[in-house]
Amino acid sequence: MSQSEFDLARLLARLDALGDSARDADGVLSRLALSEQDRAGRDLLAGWLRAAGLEVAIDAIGNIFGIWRGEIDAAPLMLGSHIDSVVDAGIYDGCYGVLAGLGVIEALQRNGFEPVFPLVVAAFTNEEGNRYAPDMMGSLVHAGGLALERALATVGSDGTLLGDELRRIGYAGDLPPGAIRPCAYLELHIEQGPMLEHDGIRIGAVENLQGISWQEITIRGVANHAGTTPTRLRCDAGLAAARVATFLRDEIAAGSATTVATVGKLRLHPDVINVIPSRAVLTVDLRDPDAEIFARAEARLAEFLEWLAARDGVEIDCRRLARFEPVNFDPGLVAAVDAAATARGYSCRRMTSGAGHDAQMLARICPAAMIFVPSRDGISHNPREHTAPDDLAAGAAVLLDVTRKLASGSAD
Ligand code: HGY
Ligand code: MN
Ligand code: MN
Repeated sequence: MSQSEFDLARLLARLDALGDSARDADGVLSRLALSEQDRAGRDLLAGWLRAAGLEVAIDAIGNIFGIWRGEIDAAPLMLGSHIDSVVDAGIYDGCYGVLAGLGVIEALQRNGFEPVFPLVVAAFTNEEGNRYAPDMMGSLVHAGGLALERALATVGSDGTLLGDELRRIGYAGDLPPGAIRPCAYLELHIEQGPMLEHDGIRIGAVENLQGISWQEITIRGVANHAGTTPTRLRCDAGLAAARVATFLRDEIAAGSATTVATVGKLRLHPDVINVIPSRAVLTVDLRDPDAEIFARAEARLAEFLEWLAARDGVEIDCRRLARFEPVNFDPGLVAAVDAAATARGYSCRRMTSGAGHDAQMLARICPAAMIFVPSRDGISHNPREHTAPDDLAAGAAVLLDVTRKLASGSAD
């Protein structure tokens, strides 16, 4: 089957249209979960799903499902990802997997394919966790890992209540979360890292995904005059925060080939030039694919914070925002991805996902796997995010082949 069965031009047009629907007057793309931009993107997607003749179902956490009924009413094969984005994002993260999933269903329909059991394309709520933590929230609720009431009661970084915002944008659906329990889940996604491009490989068959730990750390010191306070008498929350960042880089990450650590948010108070900061609020994102190394890194950070509080005379409190253990994907599905890529003559390698994805939550309730395509310069979570159209088409072709095989119920 030629790659051309998949309508690449329509995918590219939809990626641009979805991206543009979330741009501000300066062209900056941000589609934070449950924002006005998210409502616009959801409306656009729901329209495309309906135009493809799919039944659109929305669940109580706002997950969107496009359903193509099969001959028998059995557990569906689910394709999906997310359309919410980080701040100042690119157009591919998440959106590529949702729109390619829709494109696969449209290609199968065009070719007169009759699915034995239903096919579903999903867009999960709040995968990025930028406004409401944790990330992968919609798929976590879907998989039963977070109670709906707890999710709806989440207070955002902007002080809003998740449930209120979900209702306000009109996506508080009736479907109970988890009502659509897939027989398998496939997620096509950009790699968001440098490996495939560096190795000149077209397709990544993702075997596992690393552990993710998110914490918000509040450090309390004493505000004082920047000019009159001798160094030895300072109780400097800003300095302590800086020591956390350098400890993570110079001790934790430097001492491991696989652990990565990021201070992504840092706010000082009162945040003026001539006052020693009395408070620092920072976030720590810590990750490793190995469960033991992951846990040890977290423990070392906790020890360091205790030592730092005593050394600098500051108070330190930690708030857990998210913690997900490393996940292994279904070996049979991963092999199917590998075989489909190879059958098309695409180079393919097994790999670990550095990023979190909805697939890691679906893996709790059904066999799940991911297909990666290269990211130019390994860039993502950045407006420069880009994947060559040929690579987008190759990923979609592999998704189409694996979907057709699984949906026709053929075992081999
Ligand atoms: O943080 C992540 O890895 C994902 O983009 N939510
Ligand atoms: Mn993503
Ligand atoms: Mn992302």
